Formats: sequence, structure tokens, C-alpha cells
Amino acid sequence: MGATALTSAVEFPALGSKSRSPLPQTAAESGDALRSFPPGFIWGTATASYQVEGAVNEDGRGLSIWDTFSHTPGKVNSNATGDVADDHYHRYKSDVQLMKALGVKGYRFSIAWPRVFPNGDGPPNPKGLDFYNRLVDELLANGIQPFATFYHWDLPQSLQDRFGGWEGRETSKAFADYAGYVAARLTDRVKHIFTINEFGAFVEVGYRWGVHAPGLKLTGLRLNQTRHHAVLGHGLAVQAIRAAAKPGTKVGLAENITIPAPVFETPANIAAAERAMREMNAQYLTVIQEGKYTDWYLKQAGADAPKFTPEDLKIISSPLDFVGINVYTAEFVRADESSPIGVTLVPRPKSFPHAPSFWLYVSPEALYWGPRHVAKLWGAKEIYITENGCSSSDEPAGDGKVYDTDRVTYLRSYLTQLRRATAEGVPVRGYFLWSLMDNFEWADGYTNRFGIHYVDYATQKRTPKLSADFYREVIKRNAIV
Ligand code: GBH
Repeated sequence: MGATALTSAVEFPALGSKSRSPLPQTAAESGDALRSFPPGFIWGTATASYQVEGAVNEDGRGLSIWDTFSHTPGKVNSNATGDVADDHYHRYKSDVQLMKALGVKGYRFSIAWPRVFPNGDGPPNPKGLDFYNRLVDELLANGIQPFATFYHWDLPQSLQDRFGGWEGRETSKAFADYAGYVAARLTDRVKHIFTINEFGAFVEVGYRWGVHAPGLKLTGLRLNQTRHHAVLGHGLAVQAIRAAAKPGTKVGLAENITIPAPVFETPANIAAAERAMREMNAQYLTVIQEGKYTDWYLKQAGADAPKFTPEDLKIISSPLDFVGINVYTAEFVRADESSPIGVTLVPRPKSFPHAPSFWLYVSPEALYWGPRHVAKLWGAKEIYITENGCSSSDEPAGDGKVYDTDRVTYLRSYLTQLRRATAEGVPVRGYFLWSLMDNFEWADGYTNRFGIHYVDYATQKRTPKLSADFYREVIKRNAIV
């Protein structure tokens, strides 16, 4: 296409007229008032151990439930595994350089529990932790703050075998011991810790739907008890981390809250969305923030309600320094007096736009309502967007570049909603884009790419996509471009 093809036949006489002020040249100039983020905002990228590291048999790493699951034929698209993934275990130094080139201020990665404790409990494997020591040092040497997640789903297989994984209370205890051990050794340099990534995903998808490891289909009391042990494990870990960490360490979590957004913003719909927020997250963030399960949840569960003690609830609701939320999509709701909690879910039409990941409905409003609910309902003083991003078909063009304009459009519209939140004073301190690079997308294998760097899995070559160029500009200007 030649440049002339870009010449519009339409004239805009008003733009040239002296009676009007000239239009800004760039979106960023169109007024920082509309586009920019608070000073010191932490722009980052995120990954998770099993999705990027590979090196599954190196330096004494134990088996995780994802090794077992991905090696079971039929569980993962094309029977893909994380055996090699992005080979980040060996390439972490050049991956840090990718981040440096973007200008990110923070990197959210996860620690593979079975590298540190190959059996989940018992003797530690110092060589496993050494990898994270090297990674953290490399990040700091390049001016990037490390943000560590202690559990992003790669549970040691041994805990699954002995205790049924999170079905057993023993796993919650083992998690706390592991968390304390790591905190003692990393918090001289790592100042932000997320205990667990996405209770609402690994429990529901792994233990209820059977689509993720360990591939179980629990119901009733067993499922509710598993949910309870997940939040209990979080609370025990918060206490263990506080006991072991250097002063100044901040602890939180990274939850994929279900985000009810008012289908349009009337006071009644907004109030309904706030009620829905508590109930739709009752088993996870709500009990963590409030120290009790909602009456509605317990009533619905009836005889299947989880068994717990008042002490459990205290542990689960141990105070946090910040709340991290992973934000992908929203659920639209409206006020409805005929519903017992005064709110109804508005159904989605088949035509509702979504990314190649079928579940990823494009709903930028989630990035406004998610943090706003967390701040308003629970008074969170610090919020991080611990993930946000989208999949795209991502085919390299003739020049080798990936022109992922869909991802750029997605990111810009979501960030516009996040900007609305920060402008209103919602205390969002940072944003971690999922993901730094394409990686093992769980049961989808390598099909759905979420990276802003394209990974050629045959050569492990990383190439910045157009979205990486976009993000670099956002970071440079601390503003939406
Ligand atoms: C995040 O989950 C994860 O933290 C991250 O590891 C992942 O790569 C990223 O998003 C992109 O997916 O197959 O029907 O059971 C986002 C929330 C929860 C969305 C689980 C997909 C599975 C749907 N995810 N869900 S289903």
C-alpha cells in the first residue's frame, strides 16, 4: 500500500481555522489529564514458572502435578507439555534484557515449589532456590523490581499423592512451611510477595471441572473443603512469611476475582454490582477480606458447607499489605428486586466479542470495576493489577513482525478504564501485563499466545510484537498512547 492511499478525500476545514485551537498531535498530548497515570506507577510484565521455565529435570526439581497432567494423553491440546516451554530457566538473562528494552519497572514471576522442596515438604533442595537467587540478582542489576508469586499451580506431585493435594489440610500447612523458607532467603531483595495465584481458577478448573491438573471432578463438601484449604493455605503462608521475612516485605495475593460490572451505571445497578462482588467471590477474596463466609454462600452450600473453626477464619483473614487482581473479563449485572440478593446476571449474546481464548470476552470495564470494588468494599490501600492481557492469532507477517493490532486495541481500551480508576483515586500502584512472551497456556498448550514477544518454539527466538512497541511507549510516557 502506497502512502497516497492514506490521503483522505475528505477535508476538515474546521481544523485549520484560526478560531479553534489546534488539535494535539498525539494522544498523550491530548492532555495528560485524560491519559496519564500517577507518578511512580509500576509498569511490569508477568509470567509463571511452569509456563516458561522448562528444565523440568534439572538441578533436583521434583515432579509437579502439571508434569503428570500434561504427560497424560488427551489432557492438553496436542499433548503439549511444559518440558521445554520457553527454556527461560536457561535464557533468563536475555529475557531480562527484553524487559529492560521495554523499560518495565517490575517483573512478576512465580517460584516452582517442587524446585525448592522436591517432595513438597521434607528436605529442601538449595539448588532449586538458587535459580531464583540468580534471577532476582539479574533483575535488580537491571533496575527491575522482583515481584514473586509463591504458588502458580505447579503443586509437588508428592503432596497430591499423599494428601490429595489441596483436598488435604496437610497441603495448606506444607505450603506455609515452604513459603516461610523462601521468604527467609529472598526478602533481602524481594519486597513484594504474592502467596497464591488465582484460587478461583486452580480450584475450580483443576478440582471441579477436571480441565487443569490434577484433573478431578469434585462436588459438594469435598469441593467446598478444597476451596477452604486453599484460602487457609494462603493465610498460613501470610503468617509464615511475616515471621520469616526481612522488615519492609509486603505480602498479598493475586486473585482472578469474578468482576460484576453494572450493565449501565445507574445507582441501583452499581449497588447491585457491589452486592454481587461479595457473593460471587464468597469462597475466596471475600472470606479473605472479611474473615467470614457470606450468609448466602453458607445457606446455598447447606450440609455441604466447609468444616472450619473460628481460628481458621482468623488465619485466612490475616491482614494483607496489598491486593493483587488478575483482570480479563467482566460479568454484566443489573439490579433485580425479585432476586434474593437483589441482582441478576445479564446474559451474553453469542455475538459478544471475545479473544481466541473462548472465555476471554472483551470487557474493558473490568479494569475499572475490579479495582474499584476492592477499594470500596474492603478499603484496600494498595492494589496491583497482577495480570491483564489477551490472546491473538499472532501470525508473523512477511517482514517477520507480528502486527497484533487486536491486542493493542484491547490493551488500550482496558488501560483507559484503569486510568479512570486511578483518576478517581482508586489506589492502583502497578500493572503487570500478561505476558512478557508467549508460553505454555495450560490445557490450551501452545495454541493461544498471550505474549507481547512472539516465541518461535523451534528456535526459542523472541521477537517483539507491535504490542511490545505500544507498551514501551506507554511506559516511557506513563500514559496511554
Ligand atoms: C490466568 O488465568 C493465569 O493466571 C495465567 O497462568 C494464564 O496464562 C492467563 O490467565 C491466560 O489464560 O478451560 O473452561 O475451564 C486467567 C483466568 C481461569 C481463564 C481458567 C481460563 C479456564 C477456562 N483463567 N479459565 S476452562
